Amino acid sequence: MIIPPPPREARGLLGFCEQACAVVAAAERVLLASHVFPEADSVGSEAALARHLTRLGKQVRVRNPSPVQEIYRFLAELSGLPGAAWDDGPGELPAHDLVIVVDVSDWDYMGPLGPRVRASSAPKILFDHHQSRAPEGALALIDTEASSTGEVLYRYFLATGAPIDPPMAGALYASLLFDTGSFRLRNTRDETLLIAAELIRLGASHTETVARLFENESFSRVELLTAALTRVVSEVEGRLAWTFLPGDMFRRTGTTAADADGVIDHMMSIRGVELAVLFRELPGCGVKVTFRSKGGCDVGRLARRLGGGGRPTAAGVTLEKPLEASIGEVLPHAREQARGGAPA
Ligand SMILES: [Mn+2]
Repeated sequence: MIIPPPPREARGLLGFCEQACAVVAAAERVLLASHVFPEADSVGSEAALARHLTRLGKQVRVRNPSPVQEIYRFLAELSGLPGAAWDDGPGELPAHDLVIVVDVSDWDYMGPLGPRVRASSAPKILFDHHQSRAPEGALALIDTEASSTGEVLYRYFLATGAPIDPPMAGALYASLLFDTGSFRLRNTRDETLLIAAELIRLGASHTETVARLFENESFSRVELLTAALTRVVSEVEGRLAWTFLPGDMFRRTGTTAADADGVIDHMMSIRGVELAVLFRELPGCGVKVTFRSKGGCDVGRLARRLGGGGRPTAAGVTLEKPLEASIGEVLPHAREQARGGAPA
């Protein structure tokens, strides 16, 4: 079974593929990068791309602004790259003649790595599904209707005739499964499920991916989750739920901000909640604010108003302010959105 790329974007897709293939063909050393706190979509996309590029004879390196968490390391392994090729951190970029950035369409979402990527004279390619403007000078394939960057990449591989082997299928499947919240979120479309089915046919294991991503919590992550959930505040007649995690909570439980990724899903699981907000105090670099909506409120717009970005149902911003000041700045906007997002 072959799923053709959808006609609504076929022309844009084919034009992009033609240009991207030419740029890739001309490069020898390819650098892959993504956003701060890379998760299953970004690491899965990097792994699938790394495998694809290695097969094309390229030398591939991966550099994310922050390390790949333990729970996503199985995805990095699917890339087939030696561990040394994944040298995360904000430092100097390794030598390269092409940069491919995934799950990011604004250099600002790459933290301290952003200015280095921006300053690189090498050609740049972006694959993404977030709503924002592609930076000048980059060749971009951005489909805001796609569930995940993994889905965008699947279409790219299909359109360019690149074979998808079982590890690539596994990595892309993890991208889809994670970014759709196990096919629960509203970005789950008919095409998402068709592509997921095709990835299983190509060798992805649903059972194994679920076990790795969702049945693999450490005790300290559960402690962190408990701390976050005991603080949940319900406002606007239950339509808004928010909570926060101060920096010392991460120190006490031996976790990092990224370990709190699941907290927002629990707030969204509360009946009547339309909008959820999670504040995470980062060590020495402000507060990461994450927004989620069930569709009634546009949190992408909310995040952009605060200087961040994202999709209507999932968005975020990092504020260079203390925790209390960040909460004070964001909550009035969130309340307003939660009120406006009330069903008629
Ligand atoms: Mn994503």
